[in-house]
Amino acid sequence: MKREYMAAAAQLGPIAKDEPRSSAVSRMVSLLHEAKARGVEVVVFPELALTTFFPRWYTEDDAELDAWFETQMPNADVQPLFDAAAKLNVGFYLGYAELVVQNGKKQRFNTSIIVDGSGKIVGKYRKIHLPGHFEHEPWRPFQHLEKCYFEKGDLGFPVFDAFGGKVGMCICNDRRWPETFRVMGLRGAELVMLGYNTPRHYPLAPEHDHLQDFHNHLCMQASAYANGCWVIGTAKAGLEENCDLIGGSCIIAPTGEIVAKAQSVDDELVIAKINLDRCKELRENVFNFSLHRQPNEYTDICAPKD
Ligand code: CDT
Repeated sequence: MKREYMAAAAQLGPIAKDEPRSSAVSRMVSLLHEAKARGVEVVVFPELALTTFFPRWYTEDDAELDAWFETQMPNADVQPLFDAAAKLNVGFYLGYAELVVQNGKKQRFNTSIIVDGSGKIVGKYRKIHLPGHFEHEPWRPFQHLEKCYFEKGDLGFPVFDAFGGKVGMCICNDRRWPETFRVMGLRGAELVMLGYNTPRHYPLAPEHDHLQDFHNHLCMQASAYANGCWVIGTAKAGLEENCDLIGGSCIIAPTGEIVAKAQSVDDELVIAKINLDRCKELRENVFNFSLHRQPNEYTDICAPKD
C-alpha cells in the first residue's frame, strides 16, 4: 500500500443500552460506504464501538456482564463490517470488549484490532491504562467500572506493518500517558490509531469538566509531535444514556497540528490525506531519537511500581 492516502476518524454518536450490535454495525457499514465514496482507504472506529459504554453500570451478575463481550472476532453480528471492508477495500480499527479463556481462566479485556482492506485481522491490542474504580461507588452520577470489569492488557504496545507503514494502537485513557506513545515511537510507529469514550463530567474533579475537550486534544497533539507520528483519535460522542460524551474526533499530523476535526457529536467521518513520509520531518530532526534522547537520565520512568 502506498504511504500517502485518505484516512478518516469514523466517529459514532450515542449507542443506546438496548441498541443491538446489528444496529451499531450497520451504522459503521454506512460510514465505510461513505468512506469509500469519498476516497478514504483507512478508518478508525471508537473504543467499545459495538455497544453502549456498559462500564457505567454496576453488576455482580456474570451472565449480565458477559453479554457485553465478544467471544469471537469476527462473529455473526460483526461479519457484515468485515465483509464490507473486504468488498470496498477499506481497512479499519475497531474497539470492542473481548472475553477469552486463556490458561483455563476467563479473562476480559478492552480490546482493539486492525483489519486490513482484505478483511483480515492484522493486529490486536488490549488496553493497558484502565481508568475508573474497582468497586461500586453509588455516590457517582454514573459508574466508571473499567478497573472492575477488565484486566490490564497483556500484549504490550505492539506496532504492526499495516496501511503502508508502522501502525500502533491504544485505547482512550492510554492517550493521556506519554509513555504509551513513546514506547510505540521507539518501535517506529508512524500512525497511532485510538478510540475513546470520554464523559464530559469527571466526578472526582468536576472543576475540570470545562477542560475535557482541551485535555483530549492536548495529550494527542503533544504525543503526535514528540514522537513524529500521525494520530487518528475517534470518539463515541453525544448524550448516551444520560451521560454526555465529548466528541472532537480528529486527525493530527506529526507536527502536532489538527488537520481535520469533527463538527458534530453524531455519526460523522472526519477525513484528511495523510502522508507517512512526513514523520521524517520530526524523526530526522528535533526528535531524532538516536541522536538526542538521553535514556540513561530517564531510568526512574521504568522503575517498578511500589
Ligand atoms: N474510556 C476511558 O478510558 N475514559 C476515560 C475517562 C476519564 S477517567 C474516568 C478517559 O481517559 O477519557
